[in-house]
Amino acid sequence: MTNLKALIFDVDGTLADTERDGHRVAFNKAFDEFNLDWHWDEALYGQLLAVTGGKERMAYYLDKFNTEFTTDQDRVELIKAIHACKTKHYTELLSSGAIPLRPGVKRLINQARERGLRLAISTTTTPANVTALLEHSLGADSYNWFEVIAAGDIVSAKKPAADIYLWALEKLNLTAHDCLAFEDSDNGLKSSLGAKLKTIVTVNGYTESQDFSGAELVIDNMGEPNDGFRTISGEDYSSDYLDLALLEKIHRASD
Ligand code: XBP
Ligand code: MG
Repeated sequence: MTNLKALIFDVDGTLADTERDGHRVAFNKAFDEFNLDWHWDEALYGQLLAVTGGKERMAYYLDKFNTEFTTDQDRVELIKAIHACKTKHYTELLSSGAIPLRPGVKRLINQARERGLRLAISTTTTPANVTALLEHSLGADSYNWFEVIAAGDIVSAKKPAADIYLWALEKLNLTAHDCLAFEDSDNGLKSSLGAKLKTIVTVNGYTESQDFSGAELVIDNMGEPNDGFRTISGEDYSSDYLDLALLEKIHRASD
């Protein structure tokens, strides 16, 4: 049995509930700036989240939902330009403090740091978005708390492919058995399980009805001592907030 050495966090939907009021709003601001009549309402965005990666998501939208759109520009280049504009709007949204961390995230990360656990991030989102979220929610130095930040285009195959987690494990020089992963979506869970990582899922409005087979524990959020989580599936050992004691039990049971 190996000791728990590292926690690997997904970002969007896990550290913060960023999609509906963050990324989606930033995409629509970018579409307006490009004078496009594209508008992603909450329901459509929920469908588009089937595809990870903002650039890939725009291509999916054009292929499946806006087949009438034509342009004399190179479509790949246009999508890249729109995405850069979206990232500018998204990081500005984060800087305004519009998207707080989810319950229990700051407490768990601080406890892990105090106990010397190594921290990493595995996310499909753009690196600049990770920097902005961490700096504006955990403080200027918090970027350095994470030994490895595996993000965005660092791998060509995005979630649900396992590549982003495998890349993080390689950089950590750890095996999957040394770690626990934290995710929010079916695509994210497929990715972490593909890397053989035991995974805890905190659902959100867009993902609560998805299939999380294979997760160690599925909860509605990480919980706080005075405001516990709701267990959706898996073994919570009669706890109602994630702390290192619970993580150790889950990690031991997995061996
Ligand atoms: C979620 C994603 C990202 C964001 C948009 O990432 O799929 O693509 O929706 O960010 P994760 P970008 O859950 O893995 O953190 O536009 O920068 O891709
Ligand atoms: Mg996510």
